[in-house]
Order: sequence, then C-alpha cells, then structure tokens
Amino acid sequence: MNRVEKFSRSISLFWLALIFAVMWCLGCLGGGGGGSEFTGIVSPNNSGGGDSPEKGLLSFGLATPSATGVFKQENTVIIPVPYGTNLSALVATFTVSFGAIVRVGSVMQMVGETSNDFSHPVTYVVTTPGLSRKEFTVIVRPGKLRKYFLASEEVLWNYAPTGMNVITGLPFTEEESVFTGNGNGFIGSTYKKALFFEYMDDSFNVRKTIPPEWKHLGFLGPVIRAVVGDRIEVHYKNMGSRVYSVHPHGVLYSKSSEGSPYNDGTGPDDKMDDIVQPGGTYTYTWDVPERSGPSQMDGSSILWWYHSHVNEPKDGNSGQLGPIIVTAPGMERSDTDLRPKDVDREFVQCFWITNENDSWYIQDNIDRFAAGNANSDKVAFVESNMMHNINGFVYGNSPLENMTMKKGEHVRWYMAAFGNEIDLHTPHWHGNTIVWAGMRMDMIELLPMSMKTADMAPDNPGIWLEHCHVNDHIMAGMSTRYQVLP
Ligand SMILES: [Cu+2]
Repeated sequence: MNRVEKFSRSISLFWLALIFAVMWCLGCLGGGGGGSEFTGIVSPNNSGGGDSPEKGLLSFGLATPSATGVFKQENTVIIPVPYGTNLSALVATFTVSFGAIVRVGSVMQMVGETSNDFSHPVTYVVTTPGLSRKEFTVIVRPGKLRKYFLASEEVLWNYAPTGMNVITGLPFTEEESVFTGNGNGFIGSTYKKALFFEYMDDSFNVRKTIPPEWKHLGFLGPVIRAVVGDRIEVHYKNMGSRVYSVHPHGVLYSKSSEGSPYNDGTGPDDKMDDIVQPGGTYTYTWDVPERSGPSQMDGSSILWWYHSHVNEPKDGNSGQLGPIIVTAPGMERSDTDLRPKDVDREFVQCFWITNENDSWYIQDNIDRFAAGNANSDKVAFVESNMMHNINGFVYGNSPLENMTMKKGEHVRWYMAAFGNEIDLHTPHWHGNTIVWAGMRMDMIELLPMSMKTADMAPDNPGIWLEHCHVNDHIMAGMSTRYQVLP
C-alpha cells in the first residue's frame, strides 16, 4: 500500500466513524430522549446463539418426566408430556441469562427443585439485572389417548379396476396384459388379499367411512395418527382365516405390543401380541415420545408404518400394511384434527412390487381365477403375479380425483417402499418439484421400508405423470397421475 492509498483509506475511515456517530445520536433522540426503556426483540430460541441479557429465559424443560420445551412466538413455551402424566406438581429445569431471577407469582423458582401445578398455563417472570421484567407462559401439553379399531379382513382387490392403461388412455398391450390378463391359467388383476380396515368401535360391526382425501390410499390400511406425547391404542381384531399381528415402526412399544414372534427371551405374558388367531383380538399400546416425532431436519410431521409380522414377507405380500403419521407438538390443527397446521394436503404412497406368488392366498387365487390350474409356463406365471403397483394400482388406475391438489398449496408427500431386493424405486414427479431433507429435487430414492417425507408447492397446473423411474418398473405399470388445479 503506498502513501496515497493509506491517506485515502484513513480519510474513508474517518467519514465512516463520523456517520456512525451521527446515526447513534439520532438513535438516542429517536428513542425518547435517552430513556432506559428496552425495545429490542426477545428471541429465546436456543438456536439463536449465545447468552445475551435481553433473552431472559434461554431454555426450559421438565425434570420428571424428562421433556424439552419448544419456544413458540417470543414468550410462549410448549412442553409435550406423555399421556397420563399428573400435571399437579411438576419440577422445571431451565437456564436463564446471567444474574436473572425467576419467579412464579411471588415464589422464587429454583432449577430442578420448585414444583408448580401445570394443569393450567404457568407464567414465569424473569428479571435480569438492569432490565425490565419479562413474562414467559409455559403450557404443558399432556398427550392424548388415540384409539383405533383395526381389523384384518380378506377381500378381493383389483389392481386395474378400469380394465385399461389409464396412462396411455388405451387398452392394455400384449406386454402389459402379462400382469392384467385373466384366463389361460393366469390370474389377472384381481386377487384375494387380507387388508387392514378401520372400524367405528370394538364391536367391529361398522366400518369407518374413508374420507375423500384418503381414498388414494388404495389397498393400504387406514392412517394411524398421533402428536408427540400421545398414546396410541390399536384395538385389533383378526377377521381373517389365518394368523396375523400388528407391528409398528418408530413408536415406543414394550415387548407386549411389538407384534412379532421371535426368540426374545420374554415369557407368555409378553407373547400374547405376537400372533393373533383368526377371530381373536388384542390391544396394542404404543407411546409417541419425542424420539418418535419429527427431528431437526424434518418438517412438522413424519411417516412411520405398521404391518403384520408373524411371517413378515408373506403377511406383507398378502396385503397387511398401513401408514402412521406423527405430528410435532403444537403443530396439530386441533385436538381432533392432527393434520399439521402448515400443510394443506397430504398424500401417502407406497411403491411396491407385490409378489402375489408369495401371498398366503396364491392357491385360493389360482382356484378362483385360474380354474384351479396355473399356466404350465412357470416363469410366465410367476412374472404375471409380480404386481408393480403404487398403493395397489397399476397403469394409472388410481382415480385422478383422489390425486388432485391446487396450485400454491403446501402439499406433503409421505413416501415409502416395501418388498424385496427388486424394490429399488425412484418416484419422479413430472411438472413440479419437491424439497426433501432441505434439498430440491423432482424424485426421491426408496428401498424396502424406506420412509421419506417430501414437500411440494405445486406451481404448475395440469395433469401430470408420477412414476417410478426404473425402466422395467415403468413398463410393468408403476405409474400414476396427479392433477394440479389452477
Ligand atoms: Cu420402481
């Protein structure tokens, strides 16, 4: 740097300092004649950085049951606690800015010692040295009991109810008829299966009506929903002709609600859930603690799965599976509507090559749909029963009205795959993009029992193709359509 440059730089710094000084003075005058009233923004969220005096309350939780508070807005803390927690005397653990004093009413609060009745919101008053008092409202949200009445039932399921290729708008070609053609020792597109159905109560007399927004589930079981902190009770009845169970992913269960028989060292009391006999009932109890809900990189809800796990591969191929959705605490629309507040529309999709050869009902299906005699070409017969489906539909047979959304909505796609080593799926949306794990894409990768939640803000109206991008799977019918209305 030469002399001239040094000189011009020092001149610049001088003017810069002068401008800041003037701005500071103006700021004092504008602030009410140099009064001491603090007008800064309090943002107690821990992710906001280090301790600063204006924050007051830095973190808030409970000692027993151990729970972490979530800051909402600037001064409200919501803490989910498990279903059944007695709220009358809970002890809080919190951190505050250096030197701060915390009171509830007139009672000084000691970290990990002072108890309060949280059956109503509690106001914590935090006073920091040289700062006016700040109030924080703490709401302890006890988990709710969510009861579901679930049954396994044997029904007929048609993978292609329109009898045509809806993606091309044409009759099935010879190649496509491999999977859908009936006759000559081939089963066709309709199979006997054991699917999950939801009932109104434990009399299991009246099935619950499937609301329009969930008709796209096809042959999947009903959605079981909960918010973090809740307890799920699945009152299960096996209305099928063979043994089944209900095994969940992600939620917290004891050995008596795992729904899976294996050498786990437990006694008879913990094995009642493992296998439910035809006509038998069992009540599964699953808790939804923090570790079962969305984590830092997730959105406001995530997908889990339930399925029969007596003979997992055969039970699955027979049709025994359905989704679980867990919403973050405070993000549910209401106590009874657990859809996330920030989501307008939800879709659950399972990409799967259902192997009907490995279903418990393959002989029933040969008897019923192939006059008791499978085609003598074993390879061709086996291939004809590999149903490359999305939610039980092939070649776009999922009704478009069930796959419709509006431009500008926040659409959440809960995506899963199931099955075998050939179930490597790459769902791809034409026309719009998604965000998954913070990354922009227009497809995602799925392996058997992958569960991924992607968000779409459709900006491109039209009827669009959505398909697995594996070439062989495209040819075999793993495609559907979705519609974006303007
Ligand atoms: Cu695929």
